[in-house]
Amino acid sequence: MHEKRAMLSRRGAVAILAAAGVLSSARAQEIGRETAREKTQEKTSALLRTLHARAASAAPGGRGNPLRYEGSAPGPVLRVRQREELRVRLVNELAEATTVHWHGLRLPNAMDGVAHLTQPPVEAGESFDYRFRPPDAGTFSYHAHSAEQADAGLYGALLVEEREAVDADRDVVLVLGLPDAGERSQLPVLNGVVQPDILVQPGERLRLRMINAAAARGLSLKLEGHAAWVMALDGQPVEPFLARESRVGLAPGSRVDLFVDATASAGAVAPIRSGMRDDTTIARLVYQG
Ligand SMILES: [Cu+2]
Repeated sequence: MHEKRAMLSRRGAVAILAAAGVLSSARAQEIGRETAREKTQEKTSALLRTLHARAASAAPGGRGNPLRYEGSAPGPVLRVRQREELRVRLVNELAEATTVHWHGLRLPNAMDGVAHLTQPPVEAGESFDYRFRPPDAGTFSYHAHSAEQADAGLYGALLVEEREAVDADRDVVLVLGLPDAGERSQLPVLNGVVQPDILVQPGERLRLRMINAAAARGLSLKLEGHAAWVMALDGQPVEPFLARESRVGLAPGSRVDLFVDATASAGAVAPIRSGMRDDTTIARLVYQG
């Protein structure tokens, strides 16, 4: 709405200036062409994201998640500013129906992605456009509204950026998913990887956005050697508080945002542990420099 109104008023202004002889008609035409170009760009802008839901091509060895958005599990990180419109075209290239559910967001019911309830299922070969303006900033996720499809790889992070900058140098997104059934390891999969390394620079402040995208698996973890300041829970800002012993629990579907100051020095490695005795390393902070 806003863009359209700005566009119309600009065109109106150009016409008025041209009529008043302030702008040569050639210049007015040129601006008209620019405006038309902006309009096409607007239609194909980065804000219109496409999510192709596909089965993974039968990879040698059959590893990895069987279903993917845009060829990866998790799918691409979607970002939108608070109250700006998110536009996503789901293209269903699966052999079965699917829908996208936007987890934890306030949105119009018709966009909620629940097949047979808020929309007809998006059948194989069909597509559907989701568009809405998230009223709240924070860390959210999206996933197929079928636990089987979501756990098979149709999930990803959705970040709604605050309108005022947050006091962190960098976002690090960690999305927990389920290991592929064929995978021997039962370690949690973070960003599609078992035991990923998170590269950090000494002195920087991270905003660690942790998302549990697994439909039925909880995770508790402990960040070794670093203070973990909880600054948002499930997409809602909180008055920052220090997590005791830097332990954080993530129920299925939940999100925790942490401020983590990289206080160790170059070359340091800090494990993120899980398990009953903190005996399993699920990821590591690896210092650069
Ligand atoms: Cu959900």
